[in-house]
Amino acid sequence: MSLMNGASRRISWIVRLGCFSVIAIALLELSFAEGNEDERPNVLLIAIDDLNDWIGCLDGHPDTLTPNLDRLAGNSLLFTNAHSQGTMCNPSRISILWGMRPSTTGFYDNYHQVRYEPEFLERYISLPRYFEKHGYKTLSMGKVFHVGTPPQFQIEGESPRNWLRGLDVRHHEKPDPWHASWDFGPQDYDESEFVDYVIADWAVDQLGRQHDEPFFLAVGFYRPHVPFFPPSGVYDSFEQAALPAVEDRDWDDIPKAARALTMSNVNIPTHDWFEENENERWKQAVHAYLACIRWVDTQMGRVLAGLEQSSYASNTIVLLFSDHGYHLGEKQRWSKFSLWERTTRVPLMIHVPEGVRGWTHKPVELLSIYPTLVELCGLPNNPDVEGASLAPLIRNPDAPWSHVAVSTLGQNNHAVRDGRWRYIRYADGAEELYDHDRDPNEWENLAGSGISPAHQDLIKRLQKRIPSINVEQRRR
Ligand SMILES: [Ca+2]
Ligand SMILES: [Ca+2]
Repeated sequence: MSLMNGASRRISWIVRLGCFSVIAIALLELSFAEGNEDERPNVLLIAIDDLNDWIGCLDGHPDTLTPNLDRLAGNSLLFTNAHSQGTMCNPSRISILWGMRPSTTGFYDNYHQVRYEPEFLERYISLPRYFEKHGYKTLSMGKVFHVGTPPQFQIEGESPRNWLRGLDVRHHEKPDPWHASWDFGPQDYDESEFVDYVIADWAVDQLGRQHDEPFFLAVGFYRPHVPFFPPSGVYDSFEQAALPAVEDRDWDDIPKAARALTMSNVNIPTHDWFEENENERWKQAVHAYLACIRWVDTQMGRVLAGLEQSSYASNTIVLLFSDHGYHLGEKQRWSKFSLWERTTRVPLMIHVPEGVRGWTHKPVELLSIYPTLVELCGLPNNPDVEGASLAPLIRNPDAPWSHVAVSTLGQNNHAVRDGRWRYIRYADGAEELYDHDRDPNEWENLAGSGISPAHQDLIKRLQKRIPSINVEQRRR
């Protein structure tokens, strides 16, 4: 077991904050040159796949290095308590990009995709299509929608996407494979041939062009999603990669429903496998995941620099998110597919040229991305969309906020996160309750035996936030 040093992380973060303010001022002073004549802001939407909170500005890991994400955060409103609604790629992306909860649409897993539901595609309008309908030019590169989704942008770069997905695996010689998508380790070929480099190149090129209408540009990076394949130069650039904290008896107070729901995916290696040979694979995987974060941070930074050097710098909203978090051994398990903090917590930051800079710990949902961008760009409300616009917090991070963040894994399994607590209720009625003020690793289930009256009242309050299954889903 190894533990991260919270004090040193906070100090390093304060140093970084100092750097932010200088850069933020420099960004604000960028003059607005010629751009599109329509004065509505452009949107640059940046999606990162499977990035948990191991980034500098969220104090997530002592050995992470994310200067570009931190720089954007310093020039944005950073949401430090943001959570995913779908707890894996496909349902998360659907909930974000159609603006509806998994419990409303019925899209709960990676196999039930919108392409199998033509009535859904006919009835509801995705975020880029909504911007297109209102006069925006929409363009995209990389993984924004889940693979297999029918095209949603006017211009999609380097399609078909399967060609892109293959880039990072074509040279790979598997030294110690478990599963085709579960390899990890440095890759030794030219960095310009890595998929996220190609994606950043395309985005920078687009930002350097003249666009006659306001644009909605979405850029989706593939790493740090498995395989954890960073360039060898990035992997070798650091030696220390602390392992996350694990409590040996953590599972003693976790209900059976949790085990059935979160430990049954046979495509994911067990934590025992990672612990073999004195944690050898665990160390390599954490190192490779952190290297992938450094790599994707660099590529995101190239896109950000492309925007800053373009004529659109002072009139473009930048929204960056990850579709869900990730376990790398925490709770003796791996990957996403859970209702715990490690899976649901995500980076989320929104840069509005004239907006506030800072951070808020109010609980927010990725579901808010759709209505937030619609409001910030002055488009009419889409009545089908759920979720609360974050625009009030962007105007004033101290504005009243009564919302919570709800995450869902399969039908009728939900987690409710407020500013302090996480309450989980499984379909069979089993429960968990965690106090993040005292227990950020979620080791002590307060809803177990001997629950106190105060916690029972708390649970009753949080239970009221669990969504019911919508008519749209019952129809299927
Ligand atoms: Ca994902
Ligand atoms: Ca426990």
